[in-house]
Amino acid sequence: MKAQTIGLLAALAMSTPLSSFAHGDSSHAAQPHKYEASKAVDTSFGRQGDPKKVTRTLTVDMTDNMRFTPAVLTVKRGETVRLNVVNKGQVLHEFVLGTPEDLKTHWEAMKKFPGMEHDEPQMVHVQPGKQGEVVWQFTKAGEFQFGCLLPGHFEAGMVGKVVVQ
Ligand SMILES: [Cu+2]
Repeated sequence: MKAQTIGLLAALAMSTPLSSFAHGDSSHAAQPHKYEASKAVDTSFGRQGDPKKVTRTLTVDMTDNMRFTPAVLTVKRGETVRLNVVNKGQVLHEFVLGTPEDLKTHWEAMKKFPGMEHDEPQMVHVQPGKQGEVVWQFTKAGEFQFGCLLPGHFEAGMVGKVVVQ
């Protein structure tokens, strides 16, 4: 196992209470992540956004043909957006934001540990017919991704792109 993966799992284990099972817990899943300025950590693709500073809401649909619509989002550097994620399918989907490397590492970890618990500000699990949200400030220019890392979904092409200008 790569050091990177171990680091990810350790971070996930520390940040997630053992009693919550993110993939199976529908009451917990669609709640917006609480924002606390002191806990918003800078990442290579931005940071958790302050809901009060949202300037735009972008809606992304998820479907059982393993696609996000739209599959490409364009934002300005520094902008705080609300990503409103709607599950139009019949099965659970998730929306995970990150660099392509982050998503691949996370996907590999989920393949090894299918029941893995995880819930972070850059992701949301959405039950069929429901919606969830991620509030994110894109502080870095570049191209990032969002994906559904559930088994079979990412492989089938359930991935999209965020272009930060
Ligand atoms: Cu999915």
